Amino acid sequence: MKKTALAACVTSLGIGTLLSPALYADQNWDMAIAYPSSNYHSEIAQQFADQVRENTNGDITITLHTNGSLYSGERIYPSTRRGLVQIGERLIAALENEDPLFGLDSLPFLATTFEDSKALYVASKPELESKLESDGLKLLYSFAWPPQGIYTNKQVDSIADFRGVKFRAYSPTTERVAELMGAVPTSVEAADVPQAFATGVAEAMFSSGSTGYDSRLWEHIDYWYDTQAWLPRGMVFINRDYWEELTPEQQETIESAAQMAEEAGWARAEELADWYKEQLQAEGMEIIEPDENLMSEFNDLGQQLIAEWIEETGTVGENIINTYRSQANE
Ligand code: PCA
Repeated sequence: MKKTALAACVTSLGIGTLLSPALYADQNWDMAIAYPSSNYHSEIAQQFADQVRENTNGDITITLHTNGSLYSGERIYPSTRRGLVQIGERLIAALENEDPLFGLDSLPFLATTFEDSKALYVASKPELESKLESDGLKLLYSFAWPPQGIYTNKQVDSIADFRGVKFRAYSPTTERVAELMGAVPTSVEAADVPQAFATGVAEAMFSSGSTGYDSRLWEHIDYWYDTQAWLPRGMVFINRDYWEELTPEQQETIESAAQMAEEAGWARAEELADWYKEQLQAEGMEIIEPDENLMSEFNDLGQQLIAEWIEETGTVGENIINTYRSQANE
């Protein structure tokens, strides 16, 4: 039973005085994460949880469930909305079917550096927060994955070389990218990537050095093209029913822990971007700088997707992109 329902029930029984603040104070929460414990997203989430526990003197404890062990990636958002789990982390772009606005940070060649990716976040944050609010959630923090490149087993000169290749996708836009490349998209959660490449369900994908490293992709893949095509972000959110039960002091404590997690997450992603590439290389993969021809083909594809996205999201999307562009050019 939810605490508010419990409170109402106890009050209606006339034993409201039994409800000491201590009963409200003890919150044992769960947090659902789609990535392994060793990934920096999970490490930052653990630091966030530790800080909340320490700064609430143990009144709020958050237990992490990584690698999709409590809910698989695609179930984290709906399960947190329904209050089955209090806190969740989800890749924003993977939620694009809920709302096209969620697809913004996976548009190829819109924001390709950490700095631009942050500017895109700032430009879209009010819309993101209000969308979450209307879904009964509150945004806690958000930071990026390193730039996306292409894992592939054959050297490529042109997009046409991907024709017919089984291309793993993690969001509607990555599916669309694969389709436009003439590849065959196949949707696979990060936790299932090692299996998908081991069995040949997937032969190539866009992702960061981070997920290739977590998945030991060098066991199946020879090349990573460093296209720096976009930096998708994860976001961490809490179910509002649980949030609203907290005292203002507890809310403040969580907000400041979230703020620190966000800053630490951005810094860590940037620090690790080159480190991941070095690890892939050390394990035998070749990191390739794509040539101008390939980049200009991808750039055209990106412009097409940006135009499609603006058409789909209308003035809301257009305003976000205009705000972003005016900030990024300052
Ligand atoms: N890794 C995650 C999302 C983006 C990334 O770099 C994945 O491949 O699912």
